Amino acid sequence: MDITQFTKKLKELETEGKSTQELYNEISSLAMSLALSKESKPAEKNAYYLSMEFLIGRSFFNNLMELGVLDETREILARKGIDINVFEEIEDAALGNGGLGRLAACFLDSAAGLGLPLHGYGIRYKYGLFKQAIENGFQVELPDNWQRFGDPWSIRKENEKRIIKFADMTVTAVPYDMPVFGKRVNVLRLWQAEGSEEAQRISEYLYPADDTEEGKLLRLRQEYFFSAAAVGELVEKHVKKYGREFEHFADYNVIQLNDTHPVLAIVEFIRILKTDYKVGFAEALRIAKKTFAYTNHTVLPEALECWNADLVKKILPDIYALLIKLYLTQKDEFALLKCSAEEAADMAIYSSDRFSMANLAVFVGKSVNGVAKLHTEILKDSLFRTAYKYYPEKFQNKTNGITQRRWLMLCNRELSELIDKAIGKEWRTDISELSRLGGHVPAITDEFTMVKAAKRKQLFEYISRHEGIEIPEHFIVYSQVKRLHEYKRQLMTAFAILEIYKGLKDGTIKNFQPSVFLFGAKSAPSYKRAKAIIKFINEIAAKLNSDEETNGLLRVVFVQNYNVSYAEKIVAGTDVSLQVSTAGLEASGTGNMKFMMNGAVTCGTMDGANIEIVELAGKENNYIFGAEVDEIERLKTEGYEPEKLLKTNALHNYAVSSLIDGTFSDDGTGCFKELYDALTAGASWHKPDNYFVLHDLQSYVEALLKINADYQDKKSFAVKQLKNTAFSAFFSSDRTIKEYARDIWNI
Ligand code: 26V
Repeated sequence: MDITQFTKKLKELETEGKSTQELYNEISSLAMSLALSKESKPAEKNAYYLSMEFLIGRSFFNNLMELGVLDETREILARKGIDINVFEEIEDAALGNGGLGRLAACFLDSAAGLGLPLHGYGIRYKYGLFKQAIENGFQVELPDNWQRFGDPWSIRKENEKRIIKFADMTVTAVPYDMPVFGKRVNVLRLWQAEGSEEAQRISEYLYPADDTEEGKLLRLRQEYFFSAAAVGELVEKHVKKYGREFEHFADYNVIQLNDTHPVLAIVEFIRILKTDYKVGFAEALRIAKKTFAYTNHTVLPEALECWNADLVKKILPDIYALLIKLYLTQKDEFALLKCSAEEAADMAIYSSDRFSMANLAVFVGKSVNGVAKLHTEILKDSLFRTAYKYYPEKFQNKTNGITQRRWLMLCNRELSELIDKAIGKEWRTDISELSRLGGHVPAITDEFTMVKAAKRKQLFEYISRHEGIEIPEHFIVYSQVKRLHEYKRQLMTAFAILEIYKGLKDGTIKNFQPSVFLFGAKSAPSYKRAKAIIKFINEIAAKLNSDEETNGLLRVVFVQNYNVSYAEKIVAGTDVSLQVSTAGLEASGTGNMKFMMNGAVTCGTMDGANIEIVELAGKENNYIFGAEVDEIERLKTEGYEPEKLLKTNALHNYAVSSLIDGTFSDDGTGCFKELYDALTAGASWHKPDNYFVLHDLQSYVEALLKINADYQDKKSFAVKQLKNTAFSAFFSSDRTIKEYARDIWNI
């Protein structure tokens, strides 16, 4: 099928009396036929992205755009009296938790767009990340049955299924292929677990935790399940094409491990070569060392996976035996390298009856990369310090990126058209062209202001529909949207808002431009403190929004069920992007890049990719505050007493005490008191105020007020915003993917 035939069929499509869902499935299937006629021929060398998560979001609009038929479809449907936006009813495929999963989706988009052969391997979860409702201020989790709308973008490949064996059960892995469109058509292959009821459970749920330890056994099964299916298939394909000759395996295949989750793929690869093809262990390891590459996405110790050795032994005895063998091999190598006992222990795959997936990935991986400059430096200086000493050549940085197709062209048509008008359309296919916008900044600022106002208005309408909350058009939008985690410090924003509120009430803050603070965040269901923060923010919102004295100036909205589709509205309509993690803890952040590209200034700490954002767009066009990594380190060693700050700073005391003085109610759960204690006295293994909220609070409030004051000069503020768009080309995932392709994959 070609585009002419597609439009012909679409024009002929009977729409009368059909539901949105039926139309969605029919139009999507038409588009699929168009796409499949463009299928690319297989490349010599392919790269494979193994990831537990692919947070693709809604496929409909994006795929039609990539196929070049979005505008035409919009028009044809309009003539039939159908507004294409009705398909916004179709929910996202949320097969990921947050940044790590969304990055995987952006990477696939960019690779296809650039014509590079990168394919994804993951799990086809029956239920994606839970849907969030807010009831009485608390998060409530509901199952996300995304397949109930149909799944027209996947093709089940019945005859390519594989058998995956655990000691106690056998599971069938059935692949579902989602084509990824661009200059080439690549494939995202998601495995579904079938067989006994227990077997099916393996692909039932996406893990909603990105930090806690629970459901270990099921998680281990999930990781082995999809890793084994992927490498099993790759080895088999290789043998079919080239015979049992593995010397050149790495010339045709490279496997990128997205964090530690798929790291067992390394062991499974060695197992298959050894058992099925009688390759010696040393030889199999040598080939693995040329094939696998590892990306680290977090330095939080609680998220670095370690598997209990007994658990592995019980369900995967062959893998267990190989892990021990790898550990012994590692010991020999360390002896040759003359590592001290301490150094060897630091890099060991096995210790205290646990296997460290990160150490395994670093030992075998041909490359190890962080996801922003600062993060990679931290990997080299701290987390993998010893490995960096002995294997410096493995380490490199790959600063994250986002696809401008979804995060600018699709979500902000108005701004994209303004850019077209100023510099022509080349930037749409070659993002580096975007920097030419810099030369047009003062000239098109008024038009930019109009675009921003239009996007803000659309956002407010969307919020009104989804949350039933009205926000006046002239309000400045400050947004903090991301997973809820203590290190991301949504709590610090909550305190800052309370301090501003107090200042407005008692008249110490004057000439304040009306502002709304938007939050969007899901908390892991088991993460009590994060859930308490959601409740606290909602309590603040209820109080402030109903205070007649101040609600003309300050409002707070916590949107429900923040997801990719919501993000598309929020990034386009926001003025100020809040990126306020404790320095050293946010590996990169990618939301920060989406906001930047859509012309928001960043109010943030020197953390993750924020550093590169201000390096490129200028410190003067953004608002940086708070302790930097060195200072946080100093505070940790020299001691930090948050309680002193509470005693000496009346405003801080006001904000923090509101947790326990009856200003807000936690409905008798005690969760606010627990938050208070964590800040002032410490809790579990944490010191008081483990994330330095109180330390950075004052400079945060000052930054927020400075932004507000600067906004008085609307024109110069808009110039700052637009400069952020103009210098955002570097944060395109096209750039990131080109770097992976050149430096790691060699494709
Ligand atoms: C860990 C675990 C542990 C077991 C339960 C399930 C689960 C799920 C995810 C994770 C790892 C989370 C790491 C992560 O998402 N890192 C984020 O990666 C983004 C893309 O590189 C980056 O922008 C964010 O800064 C980083 O937090």
